[in-house]
Amino acid sequence: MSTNRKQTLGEFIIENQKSFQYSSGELSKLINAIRLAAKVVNHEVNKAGLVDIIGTAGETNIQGENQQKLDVFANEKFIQTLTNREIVCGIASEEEDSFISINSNDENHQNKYVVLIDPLDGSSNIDVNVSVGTIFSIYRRVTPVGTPATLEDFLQPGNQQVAAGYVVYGTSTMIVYTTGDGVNGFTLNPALGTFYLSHPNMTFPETGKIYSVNEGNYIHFSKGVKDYIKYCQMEEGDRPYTSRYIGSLVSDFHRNMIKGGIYMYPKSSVTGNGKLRLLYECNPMAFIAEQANGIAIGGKTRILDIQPTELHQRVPFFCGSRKMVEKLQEFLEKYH
Ligand code: AHM
Ligand code: MG
Repeated sequence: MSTNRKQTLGEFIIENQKSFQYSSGELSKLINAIRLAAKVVNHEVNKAGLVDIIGTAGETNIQGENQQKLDVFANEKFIQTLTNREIVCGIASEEEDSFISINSNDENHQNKYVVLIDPLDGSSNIDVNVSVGTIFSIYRRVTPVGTPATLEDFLQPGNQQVAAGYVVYGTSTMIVYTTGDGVNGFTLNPALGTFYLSHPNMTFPETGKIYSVNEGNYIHFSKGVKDYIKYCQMEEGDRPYTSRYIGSLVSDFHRNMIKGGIYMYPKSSVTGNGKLRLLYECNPMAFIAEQANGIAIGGKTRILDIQPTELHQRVPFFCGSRKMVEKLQEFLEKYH
């Protein structure tokens, strides 16, 4: 037998279960459920290019099946998988106006975790065959087990997360996640339907040469952000940096974590607090970033220290290689 056989995600979950401080197997089951739903969504995402052949949303395809929009499909799959396995007491999703309480009338249910999810992030990229992702965030509930989950269970600051991760449906499909003990990435072998540990202990390089921002919004940014962008473009030292913006947070983040870079979705005079949602976009990515030696801020504050007030709250988001985010911070502080 080959000695360099890669560990599978299933094996990794079991092996690391013991080192998790609240080890009861529940979190492992939860991550397993996400792995399963990710495979199903991956299968569907890969067929997206066939939509013209087999029918579009609202139509019936040649097998007589109803076609669904992929973001709706992904939302249903994740919710179904987590609900059927009875492993969480509540789910909040970008696709749902309010949170879902599970088993709320059964006082015997002992589920301790809530999940917040963006089932298909970057969904405007689906039609053009560009990478999209799923983002998830997991907390222990703060209200007593056996009672219905409440909004309080979801409105916890990101520093209380017990696990967070993303799936990137790219040239290959990967799950990247943390339980607070570093970040590991697993690549799907589509022939076998198995995720293998391909990127152990992922970390952001200290610095990098990539900045990622929607520069179409430039004139609406604050002076600090504008000046930082100019700084990135200036010919000096290791600059100019390269601009790379996919428009899928997961993919932009993933590339920057591997190559070194900074991602920015600032507030602007048009979008107010930016576009990204604190609870199921910024917090999980910030947890991963910090676990990978990076930084994530919402301006002056650390993303993970923001006390949420609403389920779908938006915040400005700056995240990436330590030295790059620190430099940006200098610019932001100059004008406040
Ligand atoms: P979505 O959840 O509706 O897909 O929006 C989030 C996405 C991020 O993945 C991406 O970074 C950002 O929106 C792009 O926004 P914009 O087109 O304004 O640059
Ligand atoms: Mg999103």
